[in-house]
Amino acid sequence: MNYDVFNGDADGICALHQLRLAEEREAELVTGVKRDIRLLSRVQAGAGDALTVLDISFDANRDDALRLLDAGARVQWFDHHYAGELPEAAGLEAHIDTAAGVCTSLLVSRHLDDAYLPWAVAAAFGDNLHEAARAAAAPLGLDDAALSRLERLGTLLNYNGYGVSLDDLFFHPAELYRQVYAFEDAFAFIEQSEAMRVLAEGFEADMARAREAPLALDAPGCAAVTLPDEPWARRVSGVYANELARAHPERAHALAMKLPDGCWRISVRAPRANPEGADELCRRFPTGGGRAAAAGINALPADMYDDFLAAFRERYP
Ligand SMILES: [Mn+2]
Repeated sequence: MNYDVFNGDADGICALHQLRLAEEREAELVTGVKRDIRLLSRVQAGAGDALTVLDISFDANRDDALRLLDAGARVQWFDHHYAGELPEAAGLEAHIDTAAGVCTSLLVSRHLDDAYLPWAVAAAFGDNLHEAARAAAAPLGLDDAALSRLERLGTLLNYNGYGVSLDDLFFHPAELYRQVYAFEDAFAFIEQSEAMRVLAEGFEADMARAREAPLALDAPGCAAVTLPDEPWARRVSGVYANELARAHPERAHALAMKLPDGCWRISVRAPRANPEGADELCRRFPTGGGRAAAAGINALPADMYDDFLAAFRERYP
C-alpha cells in the first residue's frame, strides 16, 4: 500500500503534484486543514508499504514516524519545517532544508530538475515567499502578467487550506489535489478549472469582509484586527494577515478571532522590516507559541484580551 501524506495548503498540494507528474503512483491520500500537521498519526503501515510525506514537520510527527519506520515502512520525506534530529533508519529518505526562502515544493522541484517548475513557483507564493518565488521563476522567462497568475494560483490554493475544521473549506484538500492532478500545465489549470473560479470568488468575498473588520488597536508600530467566529473569518485570517504584513512592513499585526467558548484565537505577525519577538510575546500567555516572525495564541481567555493588547503595543511601540 502507498500513502501520500501532505499538508493541505498550496505547498503540500503542489509538492505532491510534481512528484506524481514525474512518477504516477496509486496511493491513499492523507491530508487535512493547513494547521492539521500531525498527519502520520492516521497512518497504519509496515513492511512493503511506501509513504511520501510532504510539508509537515518531522519533529511534530516524530513518534509516528519512528513507529512506521520500525514497522518496516519506507518513508520519503520532503519538508522545510524544523525537523530536529533524524533517526538512522535505512527506510528513511529525507530531503529537509529549513533555510529561509525554501519551501517544500521548491525542494521537490530541485529533486526533479525543475521539470514542473511553475507549480513550485506558485507554491512559494502561497507560502508568502515572494522573493524566493520570483528568483525561482527566472529560468521560465515569464512576463509580469504570467508571474501574477502563478502568484494568484498559489494564493488561492493556500487560502483553501485555512480553517479550523474541514467544514470551513471550499474543497477538502484531497479533492482539490485531485482537481489539480488533471492538469500538467499550471496555466491551463488557472484558466480552465472550476476550482479556481470557486476559490477566486470565495477569496474576494472573504477578503472584502476582512477589510471591513474593526481595528481593536491602530498605532504607528502595530495594529490589531477583530474578526468574528464565522467560517469566512477562519478561512481568510491567515491570508489577510499576510496581506497586511506586506502592505505595512514597518508595522506588527495581530488578528484576533472570537471562538465559540468566548476565548480568542490570535495570530501575530512581527513587522516584516524587523521580524522579531512574536514568539516571545505569545509565549507570555497561555497556549501561546510560534516563531520569531509569526506566532499565535490558540485560546486566550477573554479576560486577558486587554492585557494582550497592552503587551502587544508595548512590544511594538
Ligand atoms: Mn510549506
